[in-house]
Amino acid sequence: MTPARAENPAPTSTPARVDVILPCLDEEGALPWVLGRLPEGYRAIVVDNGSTDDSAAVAASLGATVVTEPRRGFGSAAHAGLLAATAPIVAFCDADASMDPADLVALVALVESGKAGLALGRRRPTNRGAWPWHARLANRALALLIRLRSGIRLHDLGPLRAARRDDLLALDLRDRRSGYPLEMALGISKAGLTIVERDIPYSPRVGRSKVTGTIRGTISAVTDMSRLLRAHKADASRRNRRSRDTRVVPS
Ligand SMILES: Nc1nc2c(ncn2[C@@H]2O[C@H](COP(=O)(O)OP(=O)(O)OP(=O)(O)O)[C@@H](O)[C@H]2O)c(=O)[nH]1
Ligand SMILES: [Mg+2]
Repeated sequence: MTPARAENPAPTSTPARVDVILPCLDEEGALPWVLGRLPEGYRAIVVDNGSTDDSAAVAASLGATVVTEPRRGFGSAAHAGLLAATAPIVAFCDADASMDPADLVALVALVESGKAGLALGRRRPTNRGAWPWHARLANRALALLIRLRSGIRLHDLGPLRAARRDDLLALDLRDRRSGYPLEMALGISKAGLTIVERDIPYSPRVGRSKVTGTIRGTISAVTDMSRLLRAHKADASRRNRRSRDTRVVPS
C-alpha cells in the first residue's frame, strides 16, 4: 500500500506551535475559509483522502502542508496527519467549515496549561440546519453509552480537539474509520489523563454531507463506536480480574 506522503512541509525556520490536522475528502469549497481562520503560529496539515475535486491544489495554494493518504476512512486521514505532525501540540478540525479553527485557541490553552490531556469542542448548533436530528440523537445515545461502559462523562465526542502529540502517539491508535475519535478518548482516559470539554459553535457545513448528514453514515459510525466500547469494557473487566487475582494477602 502506498504510504502517506507530505508534499510541501512547512519551512523549518519557523516551527509551528500547533499542528492542525484537517482530514479532507472533497472539500475544495470549504478550505479557503477554514485555512483563513487558523490562528497565528498554527500550521495546517490537510490530509487529502482521495479527493476527486481540487482540494489538494487549493490547500497547497493557500500554504497548507498537504499529506496524501490513499486509504479511505476518517481515522486513516486523521492518523496520517498525526504521523506527519511535528509540533508539540496537535489539533484536529473538520475541513468542511462547520467549525471555526479560531476556536482551537481555548482548547490548546487547556492542554498547554496542563488542565487537559485531551480538550474537546462540544458542538452547539448555530441553527437547525447545522446538525440533523438523527445525528444529534445518535450523539446523545453515544455519550450515554460511553458513560455507562467507560465512566467517561462527556456530552459530545466532537471532532474539534487538541492534545499533546507525544500523548497521542503513545496510544498506538488502530481504528481507521469513524471509531478513531472514540479510541483516542478511551486511550487518553486509560492513560490517566483528563478530558475537558468546551462549548464551540457548530454551523452548517459547506459542500455535500458525507457521514452524519446521511443515515447510513450515522449507522456505520455508531457501529464502529459500539464495537470499540465493547472491547474497552471487556479489557477493563480483564484488568480488574487480574488485579484481584494478583493481590498480595498479608500473612
Ligand atoms: N466521511 C469521510 N470524511 C472524510 C474521510 N476522509 C477524510 N474526511 C474528512 O473528515 C471530515 C469529517 O467528515 P464529514 O463529512 O464532515 O463528516 P461529518 O461531520 O460527520 O458529517 P457531515 O458534515 O454531515 O458530512 C471532513 O473534513 C471530511 O472531508 C472519509 O474517508 N470519509
Ligand atoms: Mg462535518
